[in-house]
Amino acid sequence: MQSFNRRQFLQMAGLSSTLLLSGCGSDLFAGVVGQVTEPLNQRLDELLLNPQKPVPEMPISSIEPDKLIVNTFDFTPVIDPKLYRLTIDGEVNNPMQLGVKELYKLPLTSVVMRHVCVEGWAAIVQWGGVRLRDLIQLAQPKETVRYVYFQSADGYYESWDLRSCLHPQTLMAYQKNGEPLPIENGAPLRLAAPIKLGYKHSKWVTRIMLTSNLLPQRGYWEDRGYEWFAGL
Ligand SMILES: Nc1nc2c(c(=O)[nH]1)N[C@H]1C(S)=C(S)[C@@H](COP(=O)(O)O)O[C@H]1N2
Ligand SMILES: [Mo]
Repeated sequence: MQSFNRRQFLQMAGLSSTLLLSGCGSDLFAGVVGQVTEPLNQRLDELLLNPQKPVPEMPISSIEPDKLIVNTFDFTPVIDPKLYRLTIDGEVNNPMQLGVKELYKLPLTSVVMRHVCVEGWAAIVQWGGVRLRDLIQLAQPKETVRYVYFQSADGYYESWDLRSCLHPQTLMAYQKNGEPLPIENGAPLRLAAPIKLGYKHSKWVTRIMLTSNLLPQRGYWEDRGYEWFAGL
């Protein structure tokens, strides 16, 4: 019987030994590989009980207030915060409508993260708001839920995998760099997460719908050819 050394074995398996030896030690590499290989239908209760590892945070001194470019495909909707309601519905036991006062009462989380737009710019921003996982838990999702849809007041729409929504740093933000969120950046409420490209971060979110299946309309830019998962 032929025997192989480690390098030959890895070559047969189609893997490069340098990749394994140099890459596997780093958390960053593990995070990226985890994102692309993990099944999207991981069980809801498992995801709720075992939150994903947070992405390393950047110091507050690294924020770049002038670098965040307003990027809106059409128009900036005018929303009266007193009349605003966020609807959370779909396959949930406890559908809800929340006003800004109720949202502000939920635990506030701030995360300094890099916003990356596929159009070729990036900016380090501190977003503050409610963890999306807290909102999803309040709505009591059914075991069938695998995807989450976001509707926006300007007609923008997005869909995300449940796992990314339950990430501990995925926020429904109402603050930018420690100040109330400006209207052009999505007030009263926008998505922000260090694990997805900028076009996944819906601004002016009015409805969060939990479902078991992806709809044919997957996202404003996705339906025009952009990649759906859009992980960072
Ligand atoms: N509702 C809505 N959300 C949106 C967009 C949009 O046009 N409408 N543009 C997306 C894109 S491409 C990017 S890069 C970010 C930009 O966020 P900002 O305008 O706060 O910088 O918002 C995303 N969310
Ligand atoms: Mo973007």
